[in-house]
Amino acid sequence: MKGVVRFGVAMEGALLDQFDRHIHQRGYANRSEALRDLVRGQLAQAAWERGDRTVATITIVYDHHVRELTERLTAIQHDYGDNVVSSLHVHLNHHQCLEVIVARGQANVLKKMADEITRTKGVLVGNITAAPAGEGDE
Ligand code: NI
Repeated sequence: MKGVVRFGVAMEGALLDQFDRHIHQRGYANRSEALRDLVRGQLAQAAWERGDRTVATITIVYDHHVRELTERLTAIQHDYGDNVVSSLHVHLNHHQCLEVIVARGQANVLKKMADEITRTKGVLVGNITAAPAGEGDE
């Protein structure tokens, strides 16, 4: 790997044992790979908390029989038209729809949109997940 820097890490033996068991269960080939993912995850989480520009998915399940719900959800997504990249709709069963919305922009704006969508009457489940798309990632 290009530009890789090696460094030593001191850790209690018991903690390292736990870490090794954990990364073995997760299927990591080695500690370095696991540590890199942990660091990326932490940096992405910190960027998300600072409100940096990011990419996120908003996943909702809703009852499409609730009056005007589909129109309301569409109107919110149009309000955030600059942020919404794409959305995927799945007809789960006779009543329920699943929708995944991919959005990019300032984290606080994406959170606000997710809140508006999730609190809409008829939306049964809603969550937002930040994608670890930090700058400088290959
Ligand atoms: Ni549907």
